[in-house]
Amino acid sequence: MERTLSLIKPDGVSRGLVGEVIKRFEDAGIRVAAMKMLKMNRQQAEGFYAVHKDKPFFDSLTGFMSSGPIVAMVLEGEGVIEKNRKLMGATNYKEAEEETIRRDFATDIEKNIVHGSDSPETAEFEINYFFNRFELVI
Ligand code: IDP
Ligand code: MG
Repeated sequence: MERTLSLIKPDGVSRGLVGEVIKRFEDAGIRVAAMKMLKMNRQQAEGFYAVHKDKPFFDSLTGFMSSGPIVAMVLEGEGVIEKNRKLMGATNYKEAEEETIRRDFATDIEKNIVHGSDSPETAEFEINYFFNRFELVI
């Protein structure tokens, strides 16, 4: 069964959208296989977003992602990587389709409520970044 990493970013947690986001996953038939709330420090956020280290928004993004608690989840289901990306909507909420999480709640290209892995390779790296094998409910 395919797995992906979902994060509810600091803006989603502080705005009280944790339940709303999880409901959308559950309504779509996606299973939450593991979940925790945590706060990353700057270095941890930089490691998570290392692929973006040369982007102009890297400093701002890693500052934002380490600014408050996040909720990390492993989602499981058939085609869940793509399914989750569809539920999230485009990176820029202004370009996101209607009824997506980002279209409905994001306020900014950076503060866009959720993160989701974009391929099987990134899903594996990102799941292992937050969860060990004992934390994954089988
Ligand atoms: P994704 O989250 O849809 O996969 P990425 O391109 O991987 O988008 O970018 C990671 C995160 O970096 C985005 O979710 C957003 O928070 C932030 N970001 C992306 N592009 C920009 C930008 O042009 N300005 C500011 N922040 C950005
Ligand atoms: Mg990405």
